[in-house]
Parts: sequence; C-alpha cells; structure tokens
Amino acid sequence: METKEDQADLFREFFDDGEFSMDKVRELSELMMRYNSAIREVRTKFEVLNDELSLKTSRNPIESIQSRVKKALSIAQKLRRLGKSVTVENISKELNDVAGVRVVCSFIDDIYRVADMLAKQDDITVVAVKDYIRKPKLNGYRSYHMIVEVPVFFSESKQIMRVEIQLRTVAMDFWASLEHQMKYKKESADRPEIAAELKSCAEVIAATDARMMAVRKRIENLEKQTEKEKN
Ligand code: 0O2
Repeated sequence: METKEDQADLFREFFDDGEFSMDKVRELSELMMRYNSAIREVRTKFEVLNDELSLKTSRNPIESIQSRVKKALSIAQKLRRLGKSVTVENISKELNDVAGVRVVCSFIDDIYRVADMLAKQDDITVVAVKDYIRKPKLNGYRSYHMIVEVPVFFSESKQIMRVEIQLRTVAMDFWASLEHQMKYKKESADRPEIAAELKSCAEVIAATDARMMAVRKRIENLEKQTEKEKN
C-alpha cells in the first residue's frame, strides 16, 4: 500500500518547483488512477474481441496486449517540449498518449479488423487515426495508431478518458522495439548508412508480413475447398 509520502516521491519530479503541494500530488495520483482504469477498459475490449474471433476462426488474431501509463517525468518532459506549463490540468488538456495500449496482431488484416470492430463500439469515440501501415514513416516505422475516448465509471462520476492505441504485427513490433532501443545509442545517431539499413530491414519485414498473410489465405481457401468436396 502506497503512503502519501511514496506518492509524493513518485510524482515530485513532475512538478515545477513552485507548484508542488500535497493537494497537487493527490490530484495527479487520481488522474493517473483514471488513466489506469481507462487502460483496463480498452484492454478488456480487445480481450473480448480476441476471445470471440478465436472461437470463430480457430486462431488468435491478437498475439499479445501491452499497456503503460506514461511516467511522471516523461509527461513533464513532453509538456515542456510542447511549450506548455507543467501542470496537472495540462496533462489531459494537451496530451493524448498518457494511457497507451499496444495490440500485437498476427497478420496485417487482423489489425484493420480489430481496429474497425473497436471503432464501431458505441461507447468508443475515435478522435484521430494515423495509418503508418498504408503510409509508413520515412524511417520505415509501421503501425496503426488510434486515439480513442472511452467512458470510465467511478463511484460518483463518469469520466471520458483518452487512450492511445498502437496496433502492429509481430514483425512490425520486432522492428519498432529494436529501432527504439538503438535510437538511444549515441554512436548510431545521425549515421545515414545505419538509418538506410534500418529502413531496408523494415521493408523486408513488411514484404514478409504480406507474404505470410497470402500464405494464410491460401491455406484457408484450401480448407474451404476440402470442406466443399466432403459435402
Ligand atoms: P513512447 O516511449 O513509446 O511513449 P503525439 O503523441 O501525437 O504528440 P507523435 O510523435 O506525432 O506525437 O505521435 P505518433 O506519430 O502517433 O507516435 C507516437 C508513438 O508511436 C511514439 O511514442 C512511439 O511509441 C511510436 N513511434 C512513432 N514513431 C516511431 C518510430 O519511428 N520508431 C519507433 N520505434 N516508435 C515510434 P513516444 O512518445 O515517442 O515514445
């Protein structure tokens, strides 16, 4: 069980010197608790979709789900980077990615399928979509990003919370994780030959994703044909 002092220590680095107070720490802890709850809501929605689709198709469209609430220090750094003052009010006003859910799918078409199913749920509002699969970033990064709003019910209120969702295949996740790790190695920063090699790896991975999906479709068609011939 976290004490007030533990919470103050956890969040102290968030506050500019002037703003720190136990009231502000309480406000920030409550906001973080709300983001955590929003993550749980969104995770459950994907778990339910995966359970249902697994039954229908005899395979798991979702391989894994990861989630995180952004650390207090990273939140403060991002607000400063945006030129905003580091206040509790500005967190929900200025940032979309405090709560993040990453959904790793088996195949590219699974991404669009589960994203569409989530978007159609009547308590979900899609605020923004960035399709870095159809339009990859210059460095080769591929993923499907959504910012959604989801209602969360607390003891005395309903809060609409924003969650950033990243959907990608296992292969895209492999590339993004390694590229993210290597970004922080000073030796590789600004070396065009390394950037070109990473981009080339992303293209090989994308081509493999497309081939794997084509193989799966061929197997499904063969199964259907065998089924037809039996009847
Ligand atoms: P972290 O540590 O993962 O949280 P915005 O959120 O809209 O203000 P941006 O950059 O326009 O900022 O959003 P975008 O393009 O949707 O990207 C947000 C997140 O996608 C990043 O979060 C990364 O997780 C991931 N991402 C985007 N581009 C890349 C990339 O080139 N390589 C890798 N590995 N990941 C990427 P953060 O906050 O940067 O980091």
